[in-house]
Amino acid sequence: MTFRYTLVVGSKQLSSWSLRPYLAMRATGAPFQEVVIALNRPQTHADILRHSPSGKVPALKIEENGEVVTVFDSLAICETLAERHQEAGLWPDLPLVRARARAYACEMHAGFAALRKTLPMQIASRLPTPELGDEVRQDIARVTTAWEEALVRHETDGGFLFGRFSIADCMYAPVVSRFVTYGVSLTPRLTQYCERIMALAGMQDWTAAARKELGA
Ligand SMILES: N[C@@H](CCC(=O)N[C@@H](CS)C(=O)NCC(=O)O)C(=O)O
Repeated sequence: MTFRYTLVVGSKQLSSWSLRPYLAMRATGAPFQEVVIALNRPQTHADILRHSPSGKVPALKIEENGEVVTVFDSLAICETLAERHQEAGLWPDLPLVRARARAYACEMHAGFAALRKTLPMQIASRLPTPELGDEVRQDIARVTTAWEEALVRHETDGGFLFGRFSIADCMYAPVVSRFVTYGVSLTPRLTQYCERIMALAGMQDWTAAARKELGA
């Protein structure tokens, strides 16, 4: 099969939705080109629309057999990569573990609005913890409880939420980055999980690019 991938992402300092499929893409080992669109500029919307009909990033363009298909939406891209690169094992092998991992990924995709609003991703920055209202505290409590539950069961099989690195980890990686940026205090188990995520080659490369965007 010959194909060409172009992953269209937003500014690396800010674009949490883009980071998720970027990590999944890196985990496949497949070659891909990247287009980075600067967010929060007057021309951002027009720039995105040139690549993504939803007017949002990320988008994955797949060129194959003379056709170009654009997959917009972070989770749809992750799912597509998991299906096309089954050898990468982006979902857990066991059906019931896979079912739970999917629920984790979807819960992140659909929720945690207060956490996302109050602690926006600024991956290359270290900032004071802002005032956390009740809703943000509830989101943090739910995320950390979910991580603890998954890690207690699976951590020894590879160190990630469901053992081997999976799309569930991709979906939560920007939350890890937020906890690090804003100094949210965590249990030792979760601190170690965050360190593992931050140490991934894909996270390191993404963060280095974010630092460059800041001119640091
Ligand atoms: N549900 C979408 C959300 C994508 C999204 O909101 N992306 C933001 C950047 S992280 C965006 O494109 N914003 C448009 C803009 O800033 O003009 C997904 O999962 O991909």
